[in-house]
Amino acid sequence: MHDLLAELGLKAINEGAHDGTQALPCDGEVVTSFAPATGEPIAAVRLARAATYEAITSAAVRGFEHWRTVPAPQRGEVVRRIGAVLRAKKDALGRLVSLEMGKILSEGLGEVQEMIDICDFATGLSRQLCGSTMHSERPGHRMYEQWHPLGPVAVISAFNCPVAVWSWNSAIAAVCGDSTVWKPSHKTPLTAIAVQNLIAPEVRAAGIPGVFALVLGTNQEVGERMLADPRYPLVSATGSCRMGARVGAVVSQRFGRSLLELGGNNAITVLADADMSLALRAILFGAVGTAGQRCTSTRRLLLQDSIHDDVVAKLVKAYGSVRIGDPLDPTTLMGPLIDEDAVTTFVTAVEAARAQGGRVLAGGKRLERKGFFVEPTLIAATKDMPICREETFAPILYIMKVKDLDEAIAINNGVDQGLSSSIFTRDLQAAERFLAATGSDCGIANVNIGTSGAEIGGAFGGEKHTGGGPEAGSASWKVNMRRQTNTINWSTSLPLAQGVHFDI
Ligand code: UN1
Repeated sequence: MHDLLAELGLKAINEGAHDGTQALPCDGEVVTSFAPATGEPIAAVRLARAATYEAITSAAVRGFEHWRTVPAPQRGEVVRRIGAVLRAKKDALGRLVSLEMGKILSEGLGEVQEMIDICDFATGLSRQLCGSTMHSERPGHRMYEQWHPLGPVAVISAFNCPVAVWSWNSAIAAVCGDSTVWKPSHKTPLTAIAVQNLIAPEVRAAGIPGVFALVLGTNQEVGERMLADPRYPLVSATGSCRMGARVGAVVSQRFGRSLLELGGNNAITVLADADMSLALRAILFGAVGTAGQRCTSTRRLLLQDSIHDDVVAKLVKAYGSVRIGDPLDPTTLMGPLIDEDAVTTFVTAVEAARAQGGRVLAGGKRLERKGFFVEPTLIAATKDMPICREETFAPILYIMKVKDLDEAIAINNGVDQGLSSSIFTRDLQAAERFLAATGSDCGIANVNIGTSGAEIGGAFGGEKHTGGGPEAGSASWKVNMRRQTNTINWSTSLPLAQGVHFDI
């Protein structure tokens, strides 16, 4: 473990603020990061207080003022170099993600791969920040729109994707000409500091302090200040719906923009004609992968009557053979939950499901061993059980019987959250019906793949209480820029739009 920490520039106690080129001294409390697989400490972080927050924010403002003048393709070159560093250090950073967050090594490495992918995407994007040209209704006029850098962006990320979500935001923001100040989860501070340490030589070489900054502090000293701070025209926040409601309210009060990536309650629908072996593998990955701690994790399974008993029997068998244990052991399929609170939430949800008439078909208990392990859990549920409408960040899958696609779509859409959804079928009409405007109401709707594990090339985010997003690929970059519509009159007269006359 010490070699790993040393390779990533981590010490026993690390400063919780970084301007991208160097750590800044902090004077707040020291918090320890624990490995969820053992409950043992890894290293500690000294939190920033208001004065350090101020220093970081000022650095981000100064960084932005310079960075926005650098041509976008040159900004892309810096992001390309950051991607190269991540490529070189993928193994070490992926291991630290597994150690500190508890996801299995393959997923820890996958998360760093997602960072590399978004750096590649952003590098290409740096030459494609295109605006449209419109035909003016007035003679001798030209009209177009252009996209300008927006300003420093506050990036608040959650423990479950401790590094990838930063990269979705920061790589895109950087090519757009924005600086970012990252406030990672207190549950996974070391992976964040490791990222800063890794990219620091490139940020120093580019001479851009403040463009990739980090600050870790309490809500009172840092979080709330950040939300209310008009120097951040955009706050991008990943977390619970409750947290997002607070972010949205505070940021909108000051007419800021918020990009929210909040809770999901994602369902897989399996119709009778589906390829069952595909469906079973996707269900397992979606519900058990990351110990159910992705916002895209599969939480509800909607099975058509005639295949219900068969799929349930196969799932119960598969759940019994999931290898649970050390996330760094390559044979492990499911690691621990993040902490003791998460275990309590799991236990409480299982109790609630039982009390509401649910039947536990597999799992349901905490594992008696050190660390925060629980059993992957299958619960036979009815669609009116209130617990099925909640997002519990744990490997609990509620199974419901449906008679047809219409009923499945109604249940799929019958929750507050609207992140991800998928259907397994070989019937083209059913698949298209699921994807149609009257089908799934989620931001992500898939056919014959599961709800989790999206690629970075598509926009990522969900509707309703999930907050809208969008992050990552497609046209998400537009959130990070300000649009300007320009009309240029190259004629010698001054015609008014809509045919209005206003002559003396
Ligand atoms: C999250 O859990 O916050 O689609 C994001 C996925 C990952 C991202 C998850 N690429 O499952």
